[in-house]
Amino acid sequence: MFEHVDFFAGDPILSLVEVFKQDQRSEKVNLSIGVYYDENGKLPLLNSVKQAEEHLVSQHIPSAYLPMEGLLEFRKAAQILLFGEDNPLLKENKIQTVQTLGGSGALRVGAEFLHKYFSDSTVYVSDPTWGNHIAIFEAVGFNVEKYPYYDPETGGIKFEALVEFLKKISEKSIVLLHPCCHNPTGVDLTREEWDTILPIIKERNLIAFMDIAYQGLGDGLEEDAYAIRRAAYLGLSFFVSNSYSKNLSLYGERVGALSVVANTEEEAKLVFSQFQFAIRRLYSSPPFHAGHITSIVMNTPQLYEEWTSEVEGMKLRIREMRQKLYDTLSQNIPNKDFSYFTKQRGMFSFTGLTKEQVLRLRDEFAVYLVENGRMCISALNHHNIDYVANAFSKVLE
Ligand code: KET
Repeated sequence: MFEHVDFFAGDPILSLVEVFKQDQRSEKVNLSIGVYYDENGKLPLLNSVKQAEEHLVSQHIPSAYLPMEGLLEFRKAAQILLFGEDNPLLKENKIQTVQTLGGSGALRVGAEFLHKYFSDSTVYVSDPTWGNHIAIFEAVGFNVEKYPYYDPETGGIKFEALVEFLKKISEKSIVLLHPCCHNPTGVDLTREEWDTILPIIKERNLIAFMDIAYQGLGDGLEEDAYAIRRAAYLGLSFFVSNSYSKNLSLYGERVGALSVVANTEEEAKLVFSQFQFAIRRLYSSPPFHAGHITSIVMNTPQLYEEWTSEVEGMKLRIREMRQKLYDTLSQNIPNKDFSYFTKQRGMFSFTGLTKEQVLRLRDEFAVYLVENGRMCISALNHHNIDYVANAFSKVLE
């Protein structure tokens, strides 16, 4: 019956986690998956989340089905986090949001909607991007291509090429953007650069799809939302997928949201109804527990305040690790410029290590990076950073 079934060889990021678990070497360090680990190399349980969970459990509420679109208080809080409390578009009901199964679920629901109404459009993703962006949009039937982004020569962005590219692609093309903490490079557009490309996207009638999975871990919760708020201010019709996996450290609960910003309240309602349509057919409704925990953190002033300072702590620890890595590598190899480590933002760094060097790190030093040379900075800590920096120096020699 199943002889003809193709074998799925696994995902390049998720498979590495499994290989890492099997590795018996005690010095091993996992810098592959985008997960925030604390100073002791442990997945943190945030205090704000712990309190919300305790509160929820103490109420002994049975787990009812949520509506297709999720919990109302959750959805409102997501809008405030992304668009800002006083955003006039919220009062005008031009933004609609649904609770989703993580950022991945938001992308998939958005992709389903877009393919239903814009099936002839091409989806453009940054070169490079998170591999699953391509997979998710291809899975619903889109043709996915790349727009110029990272420049390996300079470690910056091919900005002029990007601008020219946006000026020439067809109307209603879908452009997937990373508002902050670009995955995998860590290289973000500046505010001035956003201010240049967003009006082009609007004038050219392109459809922006902003995927924000690391809000708060770049420059801060408010700062990282700049591109989203600017696009809303400029009157673009666009989509935002956001994930709470990283900034709430709630990976396994699958918490995220998908928002649409439309020109009118009526249009926003139409798109929202199609989100419901897609959700009903994909998984019917999102998780109750995850929705409530997140909503309690976001809507209880004391917990919200605690959460923002916990996110701030994660951001600062990542920065400290960037600096320490820069210092040690610069000391070990003085003739090489490692300043990209401190210029990049968020969880990831594109190290520029070749596939061969990445494999050497894994085989000889039990240091795991993704094959494209991406490393997760937040897996570094004071206990392992010297070991990692020295291993890097050895393969770079
Ligand atoms: N968008 C981006 C840009 C992203 O990096 C991830 C996860 C997601 C969405 C998915 O978020 P979630 O809420 O977990 O569905 N990225 C890390 C984990 C993974 O590959 O699944 C990573 O790049 O390592």
